[in-house]
Amino acid sequence: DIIKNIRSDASEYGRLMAYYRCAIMEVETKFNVLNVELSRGRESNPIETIKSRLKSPESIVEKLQRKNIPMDVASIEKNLFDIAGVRVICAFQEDIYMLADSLAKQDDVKVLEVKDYIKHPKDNGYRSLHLIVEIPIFLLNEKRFMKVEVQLRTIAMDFWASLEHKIRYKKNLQMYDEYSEISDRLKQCADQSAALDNMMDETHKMIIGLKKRNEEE
Ligand code: 0O2
Repeated sequence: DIIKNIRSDASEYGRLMAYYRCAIMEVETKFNVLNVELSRGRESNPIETIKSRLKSPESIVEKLQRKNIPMDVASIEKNLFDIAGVRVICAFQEDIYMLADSLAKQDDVKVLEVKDYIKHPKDNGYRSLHLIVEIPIFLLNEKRFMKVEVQLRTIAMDFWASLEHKIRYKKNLQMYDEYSEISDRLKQCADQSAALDNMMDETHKMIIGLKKRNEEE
């Protein structure tokens, strides 16, 4: 039934996905522009990399089922806000908040939701700043507002999340005796990555302080 519904809606589905691709390009451009602007006067760029993805049809179907949402294209657009995902990997934690603030201030960007898993990490140790934003895309004869999920992370947060995603996320491990040891180990890795981020931030601040002192002397 699911496949039948989506198939009968195939051209609508394809069109919606094309719009989300355009929205991803818009948001990526916004971050690339901010990266150029914020790099002036610094030795390094605040953004290390940007990784974007369109949610796969399998993942969309899984989420619709899990959340009891009807399987049609209109419901996908109305209820799922992470079809378009832009992940911004930053050098330092303070860059994350600076970039998020700059994006939020742009007058064509509407921030619909903020989840700060850095100030409030998930129980398993997951850290990242998530924003759901709505931005306009300009088509031939219309302007369309599209939602994009932006995830901002440091390299250390991305290292942990990428490996955890590979080895555990969404796998049903609860049934095994080793589950609690695996969770503890991953949580310890998350704590160590948070400690690394804090030490790097402090060291960065020390170096900036030294540079300032040098300029004043
Ligand atoms: P993928 O494969 O990255 O696309 P829900 O999506 O219903 O679970 P919600 O409220 O929409 O929940 O999402 P939330 O909490 O803002 O986070 C969703 C996304 O954040 C996930 O997308 C992951 O990318 C990332 N994420 C959240 N928690 C974890 C975690 O514990 N470990 C890792 N590695 N990533 C996490 P998807 O669509 O689930 O996955």
